[in-house]
Amino acid sequence: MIAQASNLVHTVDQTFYFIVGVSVFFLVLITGCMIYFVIRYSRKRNPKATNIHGNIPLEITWTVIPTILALIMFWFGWTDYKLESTPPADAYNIDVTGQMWHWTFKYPNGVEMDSLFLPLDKDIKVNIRSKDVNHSFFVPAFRVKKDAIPGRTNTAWFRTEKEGVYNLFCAEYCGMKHSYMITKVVVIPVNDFNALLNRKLNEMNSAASKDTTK
Ligand SMILES: [Cu+2]
Repeated sequence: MIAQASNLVHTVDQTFYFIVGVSVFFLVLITGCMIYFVIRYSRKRNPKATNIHGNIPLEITWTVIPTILALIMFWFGWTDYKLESTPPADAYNIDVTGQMWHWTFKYPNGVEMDSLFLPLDKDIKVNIRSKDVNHSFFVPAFRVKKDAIPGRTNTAWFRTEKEGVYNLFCAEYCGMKHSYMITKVVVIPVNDFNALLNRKLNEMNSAASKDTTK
């Protein structure tokens, strides 16, 4: 079972299991019918074939039911899409940059890190860019996946709901060391998160002042 760590988990999983459920049901039904007919109407049991010219009620049934099922799938997909593509106005912004072969996460105070640290119970909006080729920002535990395309900014958002360490992958083959683009998402309480950002900011500033005194 994949970790469930964001507000998107429920709707995405619901859509996924509905589609898988419908698919498995029809796989079993159709395969079962096929096997039954092959045996029941084999030449041995049914030496003289019948020519059937159609059956209106049956045809209506097998058109209407799949249409309704497909529309339900569309509805699930559409509501998920709407939720995922409308980040709350006050979401916390992080700039995500993919490049061969690592990720960089830049925070509003200017700090950059190569793991994605996040505050717990916050709406997070990621602005995803690429410096070179196509990459894809993928965090299974959040049910978030969005391509990083050179020359444009793609956004995604989610609410962190569970403390923990999760995998972050590049999900778009981007060259030899594509698999090296695995890194960690670390969700920590807000206080710890703020302390971490301040510490990183101080480190960055002291490194910069050392540079200028040289
Ligand atoms: Cu990549």
